[in-house]
Amino acid sequence: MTGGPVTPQTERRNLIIGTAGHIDHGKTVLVKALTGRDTDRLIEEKERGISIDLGFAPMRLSDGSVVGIVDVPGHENFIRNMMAGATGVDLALLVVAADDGVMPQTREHLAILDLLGVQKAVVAITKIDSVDPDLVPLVEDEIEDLLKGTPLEGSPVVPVSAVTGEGIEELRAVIEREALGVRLKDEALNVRLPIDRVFTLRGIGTVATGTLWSGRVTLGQRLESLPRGEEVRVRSLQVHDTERQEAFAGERVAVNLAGIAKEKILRGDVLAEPGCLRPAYMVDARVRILRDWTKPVKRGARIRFHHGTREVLGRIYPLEGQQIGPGESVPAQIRLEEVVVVAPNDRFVVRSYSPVTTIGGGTIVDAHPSKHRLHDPEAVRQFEELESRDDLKRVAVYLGRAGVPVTRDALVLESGLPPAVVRAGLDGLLETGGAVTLGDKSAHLVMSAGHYEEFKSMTVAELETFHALKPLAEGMARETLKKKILASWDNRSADIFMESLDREGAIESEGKVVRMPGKKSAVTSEQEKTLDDIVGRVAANPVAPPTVSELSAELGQSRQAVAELLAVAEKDRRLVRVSPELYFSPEAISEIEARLRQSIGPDGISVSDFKNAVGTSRKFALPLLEYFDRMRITARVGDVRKLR
Ligand SMILES: Nc1nc2c(ncn2[C@@H]2O[C@H](COP(=O)(O)OP(=O)(O)OP(=O)(O)O)[C@@H](O)[C@H]2O)c(=O)[nH]1
Ligand SMILES: [Mg+2]
Repeated sequence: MTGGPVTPQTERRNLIIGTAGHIDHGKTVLVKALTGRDTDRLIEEKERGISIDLGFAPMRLSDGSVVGIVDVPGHENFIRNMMAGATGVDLALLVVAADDGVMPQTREHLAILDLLGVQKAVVAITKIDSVDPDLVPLVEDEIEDLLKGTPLEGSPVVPVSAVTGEGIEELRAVIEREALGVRLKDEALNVRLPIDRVFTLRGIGTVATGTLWSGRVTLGQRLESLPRGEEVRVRSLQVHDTERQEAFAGERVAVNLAGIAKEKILRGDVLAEPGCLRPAYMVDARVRILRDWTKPVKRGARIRFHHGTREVLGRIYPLEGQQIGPGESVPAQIRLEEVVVVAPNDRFVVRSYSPVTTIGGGTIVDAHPSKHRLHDPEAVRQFEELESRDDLKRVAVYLGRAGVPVTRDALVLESGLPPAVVRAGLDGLLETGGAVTLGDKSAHLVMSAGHYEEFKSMTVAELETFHALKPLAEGMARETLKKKILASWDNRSADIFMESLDREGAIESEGKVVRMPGKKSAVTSEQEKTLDDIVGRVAANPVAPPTVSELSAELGQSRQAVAELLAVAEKDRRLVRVSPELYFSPEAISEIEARLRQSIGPDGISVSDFKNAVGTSRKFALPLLEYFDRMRITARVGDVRKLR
């Protein structure tokens, strides 16, 4: 396929067949009969005559396509290995030995396949050469009972013997037929490759293998090794020992990785498309406890959480209630002792801590929840929205949780949802008014409409308060407003938000200030009259004008109102502010300055001489001199002022 055109997914059937069944029932021998490959590679496996770890073999179908078979161990001690193999299985090959019938791990493997969501199976009754033919229908009945009520009810059953070869060709045909009905993994989604094996090859380096859950892996591609987050590059790529340029969802993939040492990547890790997933210590999930588990699972029970090829210890906390009974399926939070890399809709299996038994499993609903207390109605509400599988509702939850403007990329990472789902959900929300775009499209910032309106009304309220307190001010400093209302926002988002409000006419921006629209010149004609009055009173007593308090008393207006008007007069250069309490007319200031210059000698001038020269009192002389100091006309030297 190197260099050639890529076959469309509709014409390719990339799928994984996984064996399942009790120890010694003939799984490995059957895989060899179907593929010619002995998957028991380990010396210990040979010596003990049992499978310990996963085995892999390609099976060629009659149309020339190749599917991957994962052979799992049946021994109860190796269930965790079995699960690492079962995680990507599309079609189960359930093996039951004719001479032994349904046994404990037949049931446990079946339960695990069910919990992992495997929808199709073919059952092989093996070793028929070793029993009386009359016995086979009895085993068939037993299997029928076993599958009753499960999604695998009615699966085809084929009696075979790997010794005589009887039934093998029929089994192959049935597998091919069933393979056509398998719902294939999606190669349009982001890359997820849970690692089930890592080894080094001399001269080649680190090789990791796994079943590609979703997406396409291409030569040279950069991937993220999670949970540690190292960036790696695909240096070479193989599917069933054949070099490839590209591998597809549903294929068994071996990648030679540049940029990472063997010790830094282990079974349980995930190779993922960068920026799509981040590890979590907590997940919310719908948890189902198996019907035949004997006792309720108590709130806080310690469990083993199996997801992908990873096993992590943790505890289960139902969102409501003190326990989960057998057969129940409830919303729960799972708090883990190590991180996992999960996404919504992923399946997982739960085993009891001790003794180790499969007790249930479930589906991830929220890959990044916060810690919930018991009976938290908001947690339950969000759980329901996220479980609805409605893209709009799901994205709305994460948008609402963010509270501040976010990018689409951030939403992908926060939710763990595929980028395409986030895009669809967000577009829907933007269309129906549940979300707003901030700034122009290039800013890539979105926000829930609810939060936008909330922050908008807070901003408007703040500005209105400001105008009420300072009716004649030009507006509020933008930075002050941002600090007050948008304290938790990053600066860029805050600026873009202010621009948005300006653009929609909710506020008005000018230079460094913002104000309510139309609040620019807020002096009423009434105030204008008072202003003239004030200016007149100040001018009438050029060297001893009334103070702010005196003006307030004389005019019967609040100090605040008078101060506001004085600020306007100062801005319009109708008055000069000498101190917070004193304003002079510009003409008076020029006159006083002229007298100062006339009276000042080479040794400077004292406060008392200045007072006499101007013809005022000390109450005015001191602030005036300080004003001239500030204006850099005079400088204070000891007890006197000198010209600068
Ligand atoms: N007579 C007979 N023996 C078989 C047949 N298939 C397997 N066996 C024997 O059963 C034993 C177990 O076979 P395996 O294929 O290793 O069993 P398994 O299910 O892979 O076992 P684990 O991987 O350890 O769970 C071996 O000794 C096989 O030779 C068969 O069709 N007929
Ligand atoms: Mg085996």
